[in-house]
Amino acid sequence: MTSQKTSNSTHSPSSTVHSRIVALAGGVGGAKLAHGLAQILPPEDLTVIVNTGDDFEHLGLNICPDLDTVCYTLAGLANPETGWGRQNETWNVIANIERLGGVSWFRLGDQDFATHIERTRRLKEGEPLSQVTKEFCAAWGIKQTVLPMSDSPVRTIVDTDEGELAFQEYFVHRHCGPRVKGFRFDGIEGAQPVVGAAEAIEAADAVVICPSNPWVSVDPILRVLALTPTPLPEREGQKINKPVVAVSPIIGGKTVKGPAAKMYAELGIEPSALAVAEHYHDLLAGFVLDNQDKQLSDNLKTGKILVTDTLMNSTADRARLAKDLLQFVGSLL
Ligand code: FO1
Repeated sequence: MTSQKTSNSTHSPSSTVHSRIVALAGGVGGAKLAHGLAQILPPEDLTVIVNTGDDFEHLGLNICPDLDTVCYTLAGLANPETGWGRQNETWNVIANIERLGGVSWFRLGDQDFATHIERTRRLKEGEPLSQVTKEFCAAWGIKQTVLPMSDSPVRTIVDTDEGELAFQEYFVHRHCGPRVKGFRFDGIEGAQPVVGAAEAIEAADAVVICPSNPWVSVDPILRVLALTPTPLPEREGQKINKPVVAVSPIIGGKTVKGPAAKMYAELGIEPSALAVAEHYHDLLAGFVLDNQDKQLSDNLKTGKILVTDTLMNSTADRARLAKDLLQFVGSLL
């Protein structure tokens, strides 16, 4: 019998609020909440705008990890253990690449290779990434709208005590070992928001910042969409006149998955849900933190607070958090 944590917000099915949501998502954590929202909302009421800063060219292929993690998760195709890549995967191609002396530290499965090979072919033929994503979603039976944040390439570079590293080099090859000193996003200045992003945000009742890494998964999206708390000098900030709600990816000072807490510590910031709320500054109308961090809610200056169980260990957990979140969003409208 698994111990069911009860969220402290009571809701009955009748009180579930259906709003039109734009979710900003990065890797695994973002994909899980997007999947939760997809279980609650009609498909036409959910648009997911995904970080592409983790993308890179590898083995001659264009790899888009966060887009693939969101799509595989929404399609029910994702590897449940890792959160990324495909379920029931085989590894024959990468094993034979390794045997030939090729590069194999980035684990690409046989089914996953098809995505990268076909995406690379289409991009080479000039098809925009958003169009490739749209057609892949149709092929995978995904009815929600999934958009890369931009059709122009943006590459997250991690500045470390060993110099600058491309994101996947830092995250996968170096296992997030080097000490982080800062980040930059190559290409961000010239990157236009993907077509449809502004309209989706305009049509939405609220924008949800998923529990993704604020530094390397969410910031690139906020920068490209010019949703930053203080509009960027180089681009008139998008006047966002609807609630933005963020879900903390840090619970009890730790990240569920990934290096966000380590990054905070190395940047000299105490890793906590508080730090995440301050990271998003005055952009937020609401903030969602876990029951474990209830005591932090008094120090939070961001708008309204929802304290609930934010751990998503199962598909049902994802739907439960999404339901709590939608009810919370409803209270902000
Ligand atoms: N993450 C790893 O830690 N190790 C891997 O070998 C790895 C391979 C991989 C292949 C395809 C893909 O879409 C994602 C993959 N990831 C891997 C995750 C990837 O590094 C993402 O950037 C993270 O999920 C962070 O967003």
